[in-house]
This record gives sequence, C-alpha cells and structure tokens, in this order.
Amino acid sequence: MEGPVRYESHGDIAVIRIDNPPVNATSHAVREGLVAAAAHFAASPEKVAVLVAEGRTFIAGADITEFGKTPKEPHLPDVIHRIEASEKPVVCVIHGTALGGGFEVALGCHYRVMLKGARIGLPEVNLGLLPGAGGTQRLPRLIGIVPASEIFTSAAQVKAEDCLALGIVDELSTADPFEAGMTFARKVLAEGLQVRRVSEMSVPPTDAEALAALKKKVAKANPGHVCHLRAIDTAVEGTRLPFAEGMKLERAAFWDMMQTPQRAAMIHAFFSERKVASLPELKGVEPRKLAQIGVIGGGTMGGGIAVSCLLNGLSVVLIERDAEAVEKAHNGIARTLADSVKRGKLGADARDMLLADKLLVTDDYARLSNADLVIEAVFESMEVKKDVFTKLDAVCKPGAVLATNTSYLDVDEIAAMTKRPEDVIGLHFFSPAHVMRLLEIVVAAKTAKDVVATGFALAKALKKVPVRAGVCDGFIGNRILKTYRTAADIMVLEGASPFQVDKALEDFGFAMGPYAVADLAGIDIGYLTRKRLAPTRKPGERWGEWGDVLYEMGRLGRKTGHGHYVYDEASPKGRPDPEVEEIIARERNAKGITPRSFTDAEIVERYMAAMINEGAKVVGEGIALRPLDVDVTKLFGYGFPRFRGGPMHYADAVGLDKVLASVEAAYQAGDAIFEPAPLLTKLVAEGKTFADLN
Ligand code: 3H9
Repeated sequence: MEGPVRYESHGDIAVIRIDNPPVNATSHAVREGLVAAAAHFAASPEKVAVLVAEGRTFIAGADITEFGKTPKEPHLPDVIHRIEASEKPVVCVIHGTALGGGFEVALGCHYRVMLKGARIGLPEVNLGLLPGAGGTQRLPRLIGIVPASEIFTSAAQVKAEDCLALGIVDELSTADPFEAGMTFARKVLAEGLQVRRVSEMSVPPTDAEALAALKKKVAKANPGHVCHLRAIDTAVEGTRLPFAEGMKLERAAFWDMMQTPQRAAMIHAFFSERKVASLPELKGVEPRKLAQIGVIGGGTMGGGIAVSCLLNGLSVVLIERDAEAVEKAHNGIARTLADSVKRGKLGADARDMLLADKLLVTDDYARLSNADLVIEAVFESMEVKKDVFTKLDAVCKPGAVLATNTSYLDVDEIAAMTKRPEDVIGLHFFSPAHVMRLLEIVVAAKTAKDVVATGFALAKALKKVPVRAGVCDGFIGNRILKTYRTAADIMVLEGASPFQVDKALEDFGFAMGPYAVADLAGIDIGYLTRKRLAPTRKPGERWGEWGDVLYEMGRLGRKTGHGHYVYDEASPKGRPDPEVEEIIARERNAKGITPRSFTDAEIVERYMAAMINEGAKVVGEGIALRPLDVDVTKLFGYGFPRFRGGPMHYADAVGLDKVLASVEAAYQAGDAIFEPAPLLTKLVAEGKTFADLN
C-alpha cells in the first residue's frame, strides 16, 4: 500500500502503520489509507491487527487544516466504523498523545494498549467544536456519561495510569509502540480474545446530581461558549438512542459547531499561536547558548522570571541591592516554589534541589560573569535602567545576551549605554511571569539576529508564546492598551458608568473589564502612567482624571478595599460605589459635558474600534509583523476572549468597513486617538481583510 498508511504481515498478525508527520493527523489520505487497510485485513489470513503510529505521537486528531473546506469522503466516523466492524480483533497502541479524532480511532479499536507517559484527550472544545467521530457516543458507553463529559468539556489530557483506572485502556506498556502491540496481539491469539465493540456496550448508570453539578460548573467556567454544553447534551441524548442514531445526532451537532464564528476564531488562535514562534527572518539562525540566566531585581517581576527559569531547568543568578533585599527576594522565590509544591506541580525534593543547586541570590554583580543571558527587571525608570546596563556591560562575558524587561521604555536608548548594542534586546514578561504565557520580544535597531533567535529559544524553553515587537512606547500590547483604556475613559466622561463599561466588556467575553483590572493592578499604576503620558498628549486628546482623585483619596483598588469598587467580606469581587459616580459627575460638570446614555453594544463597538484601529497602526508601522501577532499578544497577555480569535480576527468577522465607520465617527466627534489608521483605510479601499496580511 502506498501513502501514509502501510500494511505489513507478520505471520498471524497484521500491522497497520500510520506515518503522517508531524502529528499523524487523519488527513484525507490517512482516512483513505485506513479504509483500504481495514478492507485488506478483512480479506487477508492474518487473525489480529495492530494499529500503530510512527514518529513522536499516535494520531493527534482530525487534520485541522481541512476544516472550513468541503469535506471529502471517507469521513472519519465512517472510517472508525469500518475498523470497529471488523470481524477480527484490532488492537491499537497509544504513544505520545491520542487526541480528538485520534482518540476516537482508538475507541473504535477492540483493545487499547497505552505506553506509560502517553496521554489521551478530546480537546475539540478548544477549537470551538465537540468530538465528531464518536467521542460523545463511545466514551460514555465505555466509562459513563459524567466521567466522559468531564474529559471532553475540560479538554484535559488524561495520563496513562488514570486511563487504566477508568477502564479506557486495557494495558500499560513500557516497550516501544510496535513491540507493545505485537505482545498484546500474541496474547489475543493465545487467549482467543474476540472482537469487543464499544458501540455495543450499554451505558453505565448516570448520577443525575453529578451531571447537573458538572453542567453548572462547565457553564460557569466557559461563559460565551456554545460547544461545551452542546457536547454534554449530545452525549446524554445520543446514548438514549440506538448507537447509529446517536452518531447521527453527534454528526449534526458537530456540523452546527463547524459553522460558528467561534470555531473559526479558535482555529485562528490555534494556528496563530504556532505561527508567531517561527519567524521567517530567523530561518537557519542558530540561537546562542542558554544555561545560566541572570536576573536583575527580585521584586514581583524579577522573582517570577527567576521561578519560570528554575521550573524549566535553567539555573539562575539573581542580583539584588543589599543583604536585606537578597533575603527578601530569596524568600519570595521559595514561597512561589512552595506554592507549586502545594498545587502538585513540583515535588518537594525537586524544589529543595532547585533552591540549593540552581539558584543564587546575591548583591554581587561579578557573579554574573558566567551568565548566558541577563534579564533586567528593576524599577521602570530610564536612569535606573541605564545604570544597570552600564554595570552589566562591565561584568558580563562577551556574547552574553543583555535583556531589559521594560514595558514601554526605549530599548535603543538602553542599548546605547553599552559597548555591545547588538547583544541587547527587550524581553517583556507579563505578571505573574511564571504563569502568564506571553513574551514580547522587542527587537531594537542594532539587535543581532542570533540574539533575537536566543529570545525565541528562551521563550520555547520557558513554554511561553513569543511575539516579535518593534520599539515604540508600550510595544504592541501596552501601546494598544493605552488607546482602548482612553476610549473607555472617554465613554465614562460622556455618561457611561465604569461598572456598565466593565459589565458590557465582560459580557463580550473579557475575564474582567478595564476598571476591575485597574483596581486589581492598583490605581497608583494608572496614576503614574497618566503622569508619564501627560506631556505626550496630542491637542484634542481627552482622558479621564477621576483616577487621580481616587489616588489622592487613597482609594488604590483591591489592596486598600476601595477603588472603582468597594471590596469587603460581603462583596469580595467588588460592588459599585455611588461615591465614585459622584466624583465622575463632578469631572463631567467641570468639563461642561452633559452625560448621555450608552447601550452595551455601543460600548463594545467603540472599545473594539479603538483597539483594532491602534492594532492596524502597530501593524502598519511594522511594530507588529502581522495582524495575527496583535491577536496573539492580546489573547495571551491581556485576557482577550479566545473564542473571538483576537481583535484583528474579530475585525475581519465584523467587517473592516463597519469598523472604519465606527473609528471615523469617533474621530469626527473630536477624539484624536481615533485618527484612522492608514492601513485600515487602505484595506477597506482595496476590499481586503487583515487575514490577507497573515
Ligand atoms: C478533531 O479531531 C475533530 C474530531 O473529533 C472529529 C472529526 C470529524 N491538524 O503543537 P505543535 C501541526 S479536532 C493539523 O507545535 P507539540 C501544528 O500546526 C482536532 N495540524 O507540536 C504544527 O505545525 P507547524 C483535535 C496539526 O509537540 C505541528 O503540527 N486535536 C494538528 O507542541 C506541530 O504541532 C487537537 O486539537 C492537527 N490536528 O504538540 C490537537 N495538530 O510545525 C491539536 C498539530 O507547521 N494539536 N498540528 O507549526 C496539539 O494539541 C499539539 O499539536 C500536540 C503536539 C499536543 C499534538
């Protein structure tokens, strides 16, 4: 047999090998190959078949690149039906990950062997879908509706040991996939094991209370999503029907999900997350060595960066000012690691080893002499940073990468403090740095290519999502943030309340609205930002000043129990405060603004118009490479709802002409921040979309 599926005969045992790199997705050719192999097996003398995959993993699912195109026969559910219908037993061997359609293929086999360290999962909900090749029908028959629903609504990857305990697989093995399959096949022959079809099993009894509790939990955890509850309903209703009818129900639900904008948005997010990490300009460029990392500053950010490095196998030398600060930083890192132990993410022994062997906290800059890459995370002041870089230039070895974690300062100016500006780069982490996935990699005018490659290599080592950014105030993320935060303030000045703005945006899908975020970050942060930006404001620019009043009143947000909201035992998440309304009303009065009412839709439209327009400027100026880099920045660093795909994808879905009309209306109303982006105007004139630039 030609193509990605091969058939081999080993005496009484047939081996069907899938070889479709990189992840053995069930592309059209694989589906055709599996049908042909099943037919060949039926007509051949072999008594048992082993289904095994080549390379690093079993099948990772349907081929996502085929989604959105006209589906071609044979469809995956029919392929799996052909395998399951075999009159002779089929054993599959799971190594790596069996995900989505890949796990569904395994469920269609009569016996499942799993390698230790392998995982299964039904992550379709992460793509705005639900399992569409029997996952909602076979898995509940095998293990029950509630455990199955937990798997496909959480998209969790289930470990081999747990799969064995749940009855998902028959045996664990430590052999290689081929040997593991051959051993089980010999057992099938020796013990005369017969076909055992999951589709013919009856569903274990369902605990109605547990099911209701799960549905409630899933609805709460996934606001705005449609696929999770639809998947549970499909399992419940489908398993009441004969299997074939249940499969029809699942197919219909799958296709309904396939038509949703959520599916398109989440698949855009999936591929964009991967595309940002491979820069065409870095093809063939070798990164520099990364073993020892220096961190300057052991505050929240520096400590988080150190923890992130330690947890990912890099050793760290952290520099603090004096003995007292050294002790404080060390204790902070130890506390964060202890928390990882408590949450089961790290063993206590491993934690002790990291603290003893991999971490040095000191006030002696000379200890950085072996560091391959140093990340400065000190106070956000150009003077302080310049002082640090002058010291680094003196002590670091030639070829060491010198990085600044600044969130808006000019990286070129910082680089100019050294005799080696080609080694200087911005690495902008997001707090908490050991948790947040985004890493903006800020490339300055003289940064060498292999230094950029080293930034990307560090991101990979730390399991972060790297986005290349150019130098400007705030780079990609904070520059766009500044604009839409101002747009929100203007709406409040015009009559919306901060609470209405937050609620409208939370209903749109943001985890928190901008004023709830301000309270969490601290009103003092916004105050300092406004002071810093005041001299850069353009004529005609408006912004809200009530934050300064809150700051002067000591209403610093959550940490003081009052900010835009009041936080107490009765309302730990905050409740609106009429006093804040009064403060804002006084500002409107002083500025001669007659308040008007806003609809929630209007709030979302204006906020998104500001975000998209600034995003277009960032792309147009080359600060971001492509619109998808803006999307990934907002998705991974700023809580943009994944099911909307990012602001630029959302803009395409709404229609760029409509977005431009909103931008122009706001600009004509007198707000300079809405000056239309030339790129947006050009795309509309040419009838193109942001996706055309990805
Ligand atoms: C489904 O199965 C629906 C069914 O229920 C019903 C059907 C009727 N297709 O992530 P990596 C590419 S829905 C096509 O960097 P890792 C990926 O883009 C599907 N391509 O590697 C990348 O390409 P490039 C349910 C895919 O080792 C390369 O493979 N399944 C697919 O970090 C390497 O990927 C999923 O949602 C695919 N299915 O992680 C699983 N998967 O090199 C999605 C990957 O050009 N996949 N690629 O950038 C994953 O979660 C991870 O890729 C995996 C490997 C864990 C497998």
